[in-house]
Amino acid sequence: MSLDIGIIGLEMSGRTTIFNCLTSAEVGTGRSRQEENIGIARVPDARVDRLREMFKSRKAVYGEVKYVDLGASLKNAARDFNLSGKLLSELGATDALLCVVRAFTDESVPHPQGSIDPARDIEAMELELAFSDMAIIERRLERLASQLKGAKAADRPALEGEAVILGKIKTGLEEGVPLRRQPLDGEELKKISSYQFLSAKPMLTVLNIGEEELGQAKQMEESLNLRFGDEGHRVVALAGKLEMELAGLDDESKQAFLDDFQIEEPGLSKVIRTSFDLLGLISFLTTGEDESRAWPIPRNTPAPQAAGRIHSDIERGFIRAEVVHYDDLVRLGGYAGARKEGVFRVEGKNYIVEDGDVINFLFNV
Ligand SMILES: Nc1nc2c(ncn2[C@@H]2O[C@H](COP(=O)(O)OP(=O)(O)O)[C@@H](O)[C@H]2O)c(=O)[nH]1
Ligand SMILES: [Mg+2]
Repeated sequence: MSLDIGIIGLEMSGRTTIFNCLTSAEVGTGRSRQEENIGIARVPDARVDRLREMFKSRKAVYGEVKYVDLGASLKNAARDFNLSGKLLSELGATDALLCVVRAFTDESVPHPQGSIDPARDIEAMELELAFSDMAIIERRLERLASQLKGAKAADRPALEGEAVILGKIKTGLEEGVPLRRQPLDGEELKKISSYQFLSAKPMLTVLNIGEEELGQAKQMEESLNLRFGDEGHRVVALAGKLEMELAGLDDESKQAFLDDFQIEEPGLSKVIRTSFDLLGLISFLTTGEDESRAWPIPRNTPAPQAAGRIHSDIERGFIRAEVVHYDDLVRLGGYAGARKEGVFRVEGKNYIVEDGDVINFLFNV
């Protein structure tokens, strides 16, 4: 199971162009036809190579991020209910959102709002996510109200509790606070997790700039981050069309190209790294004869859910996790050394997996 990131944004903002950058795909751009593109990007990780050497694994497998370019826009979806249901369930199932916002100027590419204004578009996208969540909450609150009328006394507290939480987050949304920024405790988060609210998801806004704006990229990024950035939302500038052309080049030409345009880090690695660092994603590792491998997961994932990334059976039948941190394993030269030092641990189902944990899951199905 890979990590899924859904690409959203206004029409013609460059979603498919950015998708091509990230996944080295060559999907046609500039089409208004609603089509869905799915592609995989590999996450470079030197720890996987080291583990492979140490444990003589046959292969190295890197973390993968699956990008889904949904093609459809939330706004159009609101008008067309069928599309809305499909789009919402697909978006709801993603781990994070990548929102493309147009900054490039090009007379030949129409903007749905008629002018180029990234701040306005970021605000509009935040609003669309909030509206989508509010619609879900309102429907659920109506159902809860009717359920409460006929509820047995024993069932009332749970239903009432849910209504209180939903009412609270709805008020927050109405005040313009996305769910990811609302102060909810663990119990509250657990109660609402099944709704897959969109404004609760970590979001990376990719500012799609033209090559003539490369000189101001850092400054544009900074000012938009000041205004919109938070723990779960970052803005990164990327020259989409220019960097799409990179994907087809060999390494040497790529470097020359980057140097020519004074791009410090290519878009692919910048977006993936930022997705990981700033959207709260980490990797745990597994190693064995067959393969050494990195598995991306959201930070604060308990061991069974982390195991579920490998296979749902391991999550279902989870018994315990044998854990050594990568740094300890390398420092002590292997498992024997790690056991001797006491850094080899056995952890249960409440263990929160950390970046760089090398894990062996024990399970029973
Ligand atoms: N000049 C310029 N055009 C771009 C850039 N990014 C995308 N485009 C063009 O904008 C149009 C829409 O791009 P596309 O990726 O299909 O947008 P989508 O509708 O959001 O998927 C296409 O004609 C692209 O070539 C860019 O950075 N600069
Ligand atoms: Mg497209």
